[in-house]
Amino acid sequence: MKRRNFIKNASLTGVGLAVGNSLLSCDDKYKKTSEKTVSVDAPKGSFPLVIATWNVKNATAKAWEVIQNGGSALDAVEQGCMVEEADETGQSVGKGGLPDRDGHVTLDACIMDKYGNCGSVVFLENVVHAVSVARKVMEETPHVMLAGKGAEQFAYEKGFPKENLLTEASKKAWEEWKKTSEYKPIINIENHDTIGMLAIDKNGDISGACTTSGLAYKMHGRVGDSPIIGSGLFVDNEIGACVATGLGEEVVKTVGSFLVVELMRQGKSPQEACEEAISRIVNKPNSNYKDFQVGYIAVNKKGETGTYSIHQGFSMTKFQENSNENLQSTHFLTE
Ligand code: SD4
Repeated sequence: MKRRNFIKNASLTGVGLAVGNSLLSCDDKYKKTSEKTVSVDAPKGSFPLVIATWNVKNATAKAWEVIQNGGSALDAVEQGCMVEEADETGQSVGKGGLPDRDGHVTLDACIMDKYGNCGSVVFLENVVHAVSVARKVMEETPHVMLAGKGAEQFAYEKGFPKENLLTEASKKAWEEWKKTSEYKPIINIENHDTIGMLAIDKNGDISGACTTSGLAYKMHGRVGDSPIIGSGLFVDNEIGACVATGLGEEVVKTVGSFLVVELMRQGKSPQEACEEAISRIVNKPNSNYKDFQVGYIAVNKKGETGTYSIHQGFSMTKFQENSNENLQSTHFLTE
């Protein structure tokens, strides 16, 4: 039986998942599997904890501090992400982000709380702290998402200052790029800045946030996965949470973060769930996965974590039990 049909039938007939898991491997011979998987992230469950995409120890340290001072996971992820948004040297988030092909820095961000509330902004210009604007959308409007000029106007109404986000360094990089205008996703360009963050606070409640300037030199108006609830981020306080990075189009097509959380709901560990979500991408017919990166990080309710990517070079920063560490992700391709 085809895997997809089995899953469908299993849910229709109420077949238990324990049974399902053993049968799910029936067509595994059709699957591409990673040539090498070395587990570097022993899944040790405890909380509070903060995890984030890429090497962002300053951001996780800020979030940890918020939690240690009695703050919520929601405050922690917002303030942690703000550290990267304000850092001008980071070229794929907030101020200093690389512009689109027309020279505009446009930001995408979202946030999700323990109740499943969420807010997001897309295609936002001239405001550094997109994640905080997303939180305002969540808390102070009846909506989930604001875009472009509407999001910008809302931000000013809420007191966010107007700022030019295009730094000299990013402008120079864009002018250099224009000489060839060759567009292709750059694998692992975001090795220290674009940020997705998940936290569990002292009460055991989970929240998450994600903020980015998106792909460098994207088409004007392009929106990626990062502000799309279920794709770039998903939080279910009963189960766990996931956040994505890399080529957003591929994450959106597989609704990646929601998928990871649902797989955890069905009994998979965060690590197994991240691996399955990557396998959905690489196993698509005609997938050109060698040409792009996607990475996931996930946490479950116990504080166990997982991380997996297509290419080598992705990492997760984890603050747990007073230790702030950057851990290389395991990955599908051996390079
Ligand atoms: C996007 N997923 O806009 C984002 C880019 C990213 O680390 O994650 N960069 O497609």
